[in-house]
Amino acid sequence: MTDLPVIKDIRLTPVVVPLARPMRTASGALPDCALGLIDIETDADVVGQAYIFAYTPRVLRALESLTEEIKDVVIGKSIAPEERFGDFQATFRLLGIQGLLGMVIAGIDMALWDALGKSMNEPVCRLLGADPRPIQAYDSYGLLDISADQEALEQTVARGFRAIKIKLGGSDVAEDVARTAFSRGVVGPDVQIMVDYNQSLDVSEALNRIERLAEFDISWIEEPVPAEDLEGHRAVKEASHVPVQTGENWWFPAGATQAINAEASDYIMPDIMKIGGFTGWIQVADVAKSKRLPLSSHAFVEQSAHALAATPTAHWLEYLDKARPILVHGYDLVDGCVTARGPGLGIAWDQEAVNRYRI
Ligand code: SMN
Ligand code: MG
Repeated sequence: MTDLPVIKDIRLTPVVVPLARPMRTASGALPDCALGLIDIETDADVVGQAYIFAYTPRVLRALESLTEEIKDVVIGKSIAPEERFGDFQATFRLLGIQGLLGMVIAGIDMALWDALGKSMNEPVCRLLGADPRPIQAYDSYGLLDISADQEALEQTVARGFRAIKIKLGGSDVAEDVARTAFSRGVVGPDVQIMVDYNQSLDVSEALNRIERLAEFDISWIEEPVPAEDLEGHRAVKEASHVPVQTGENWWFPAGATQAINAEASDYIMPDIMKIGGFTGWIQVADVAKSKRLPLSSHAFVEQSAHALAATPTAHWLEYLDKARPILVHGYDLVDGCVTARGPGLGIAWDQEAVNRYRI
C-alpha cells in the first residue's frame, strides 16, 4: 500500500455569488450567497476542494483569515480526514469548535474527503461504504410572492420535482394560509409540500398555525420554534399531526445527539457543515439508523448527495443549488433525484466565475 498524500497548503477563497432565486425567510433574507471555497494542496497531483456557506458576507474575511491561522495544525500531515479532525479537536479543546472555527474545520474535513476520493479515483460516497444512488430531492423556496412566483412553481413541477419546501412566518397566519393554498393550487395534489418557519414562532402559535394549514396536506413543519429550544420542539411534536423537522442548526454530533435524545423531532436534517463535515455526518447517520429517524440534508447539494447515499435512513435532499455559479458542472436533477458523482465530490471551480465573484 502506498502512503496517502501529505497536506502542503490550505486556503479559503471568499466569494459572493448570485442566487437564481434570492431567498427571504421569517428570520432574515439572503439576497445572494456568501461561500468560502476551500483548496487543499498536497504533495501529490491532488487538490482537495469543498465549499462552506457563510450565510452572510460579513464573516467571509474572518473565515479566510481563520483558515490561514489554523492551517499549520495539519500541514505536513496526511489527508486522512478523521485523523485531521481529531487534531483540530485536540488543538481547540479549551476553546471549543462551534461557530466560525467549526465551519472552517468542517470545510477542511469535506475538502480532505474530496482529496482522499480523488487520490483513490472514487466518489466520496464509496469511501463511506456506498455506491452513488439517486436521492429524491425537493425544490427549496423562500417566502413566496403570490403575485410573481406562479411560473417558477410551474417550472419546478415541470422539471420533475415531487416535493417543494416553502418558508412561512414573518407575518400573520392569514398570509401563511394564502401562501400554502397558492402553492398547493399550483403544484397540485401529487407534489409534497414542506413548510419552514425558521425558528419564528412559539409553541402555542406553532400549534395554532399547524391547525390552520391542516387542509393543505403538509409533509413536515420545520423549525417552528428557536432551534435551541429542544423542549419546545418536542412539545410541538407531541401535539402536532404534522411531523416536525429540525437539525440545520445543530452543531457537531454532540449537538445532534442532545436533540435526538430530547426527542425534539420526528425527522432530522443535519447541515453537513454545522454537523462537522462528512466525519461528523457519518456519526449522526449511525444514530439516526439506530433510532430509525428519517434523515434529510440542508443546502450543500453536492456534498449531501454523497452523504445521503451512505445514510441508511436517507429521506430528502434539499435542492438549494447555491454553488452552481462557481462550479464547472453543477449537480442536475434527473427524474426528481440527484445522484453523487466522483472522483471525490465530483466538482471543480469555474476559475473565471471565482475571479468575478471573489470579494
Ligand atoms: C435556510 C436558511 C438559511 C439559508 C439556507 C437555507 C433554510 C432551509 O432554513 O432549510 O432551506
Ligand atoms: Mg430550514
